Amino acid sequence: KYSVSTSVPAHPEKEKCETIIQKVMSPEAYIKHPLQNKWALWFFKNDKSKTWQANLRLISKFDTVEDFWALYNHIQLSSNLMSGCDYSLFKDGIEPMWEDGRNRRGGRWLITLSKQQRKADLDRFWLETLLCLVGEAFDDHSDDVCGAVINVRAKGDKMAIWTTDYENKDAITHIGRVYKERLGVPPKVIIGYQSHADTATKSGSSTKNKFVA
Ligand code: MGP
Repeated sequence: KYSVSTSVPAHPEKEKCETIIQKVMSPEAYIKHPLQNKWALWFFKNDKSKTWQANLRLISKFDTVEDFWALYNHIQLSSNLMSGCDYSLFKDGIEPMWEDGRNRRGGRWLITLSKQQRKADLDRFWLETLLCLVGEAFDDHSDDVCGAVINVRAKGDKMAIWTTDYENKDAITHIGRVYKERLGVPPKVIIGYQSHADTATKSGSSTKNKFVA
């Protein structure tokens, strides 16, 4: 005859075990940190045998802090890309082109970099730009943001934040002020905002500024 004991003797470290179980089972342990928006990262590679739009490719989408970093850590730094390449990070549903309905009446805050700045500033400026976007850094005016683009170019790299309406003066001036501050651009350096309509139809090498910061 066997007797079955129904009371399990207390594990000497029962309380410690319970605390650990509670921690690993709590939502904080397994739920990723959601972002306000879902974002899509695009890549452009200059192949002159194709149209501009055909050279644009979606890399992937994310909507959590963890997935943002996983993607960022997986891809090449901008400074390692070949000249002629772009990255674009746009809100899900907005294509990174002038033609999209959310960009058609929009424009961009443009940061032009000198050749020397590729080594010193390019990668950290772009990361800061990405963090401004995913972190919704522009307060009440973050809704006006469509995305951001980095152009790696032999003649000098560029990056920009695109907004949805070049007539939204309050949003544009606020975004420009915050962006310049976040990048640590010195006050004496002036950055310009240009409409895509002007950029797309420009004849010379420069587009007129609608706003400056
Ligand atoms: P670019 O890649 O923005 O700048 O535009 P880049 O290479 O420095 O050239 P620059 O003209 O500013 O000195 C290069 C070209 O790509 C444009 O002249 C367009 O022909 C094309 N292009 C760029 N964008 C952003 C668009 C777009 O949104 N839509 C279309 N259809 N073509 C575009």
